[in-house]
Amino acid sequence: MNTKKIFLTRYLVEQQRRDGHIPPELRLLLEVVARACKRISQAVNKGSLGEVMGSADSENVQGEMQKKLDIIANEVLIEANEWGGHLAAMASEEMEGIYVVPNRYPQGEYLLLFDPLDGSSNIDVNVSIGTIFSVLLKPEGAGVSEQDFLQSGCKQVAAGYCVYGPQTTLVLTVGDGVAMFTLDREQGSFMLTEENLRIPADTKEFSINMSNMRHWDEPVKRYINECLQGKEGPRGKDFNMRWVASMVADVHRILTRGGIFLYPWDKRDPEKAGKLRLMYEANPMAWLVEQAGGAATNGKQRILDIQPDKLHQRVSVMLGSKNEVDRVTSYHGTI
Ligand code: P6P
Repeated sequence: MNTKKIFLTRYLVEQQRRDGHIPPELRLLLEVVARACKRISQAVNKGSLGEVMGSADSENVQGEMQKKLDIIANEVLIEANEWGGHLAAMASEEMEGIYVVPNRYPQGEYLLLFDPLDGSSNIDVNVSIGTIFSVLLKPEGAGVSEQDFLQSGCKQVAAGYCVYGPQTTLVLTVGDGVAMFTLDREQGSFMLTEENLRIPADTKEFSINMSNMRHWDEPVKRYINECLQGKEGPRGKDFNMRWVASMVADVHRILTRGGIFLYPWDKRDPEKAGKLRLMYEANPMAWLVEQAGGAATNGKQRILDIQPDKLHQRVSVMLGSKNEVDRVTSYHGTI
């Protein structure tokens, strides 16, 4: 397929026509989310010129200081998606409870979850950030509740992210491989630039916040120490390290050239399973990585098999090149 001339709508229509992977309502949902990401990209690109930088002087449900752009991105996604009739409700990192589509609009069969602006600590220093989203089907039955969202990641019907970096790039899956679209600002369209992304099973690049090393569990310390020993060590090869501190940017690099990303549980706050959130960060990224031939576990089990019991629950994350994820998972005594 000559990917240069295919824009998002045509891609989705052809997918829908080809194998019914994308029912019309889901296609509409994905197009609306993509349009919202375009608007977020415009706000992000304004930077200091747009009065959107800095803190909003408020905290989110995670107890983290919100940036103005966190709130703007959240509002853009809510406003873009609430009227279309494809959604029953939404859930966001920036909102404690679910957002039920108001009665003045028709309710649909999908649930949309998102981290509206992941990596916001990077906003003020002009480093790539992004929006992560996950789509579930609302269980049968009248009404919608938070319980309806508590489905394991293998129940997702669509997942993706938009990274606001040197390019604005949308990456998504509906369970038939991973496609990448780059925003053509002149046309205002996301153009298909890569189809069927594949992650190499092996890598020489790991991604972890090394400053937390003393807090990690032993299996993660062992895995990283072996990488650090390079050619002379048990791995017999030298490794490189990258850490952007925006999950979207780190995962995008892994989808583009391979690697392993780890944000493991650590003993700073033993009660917390990890830093990253299961429902709208780990699950969508885990599905994308698996659809590209990679693997994603929490050190003990496949992330997509985890049965959530809280909307904002956190999880330990190891994802990327399959042979590396399998190795570090095996060090935890399970595979
Ligand atoms: P640290 C961003 O705040 C985020 O949730 C992820 O995008 C990123 O991978 C991680 O936290 C960075 O955490 O502790 O290195 O700042």
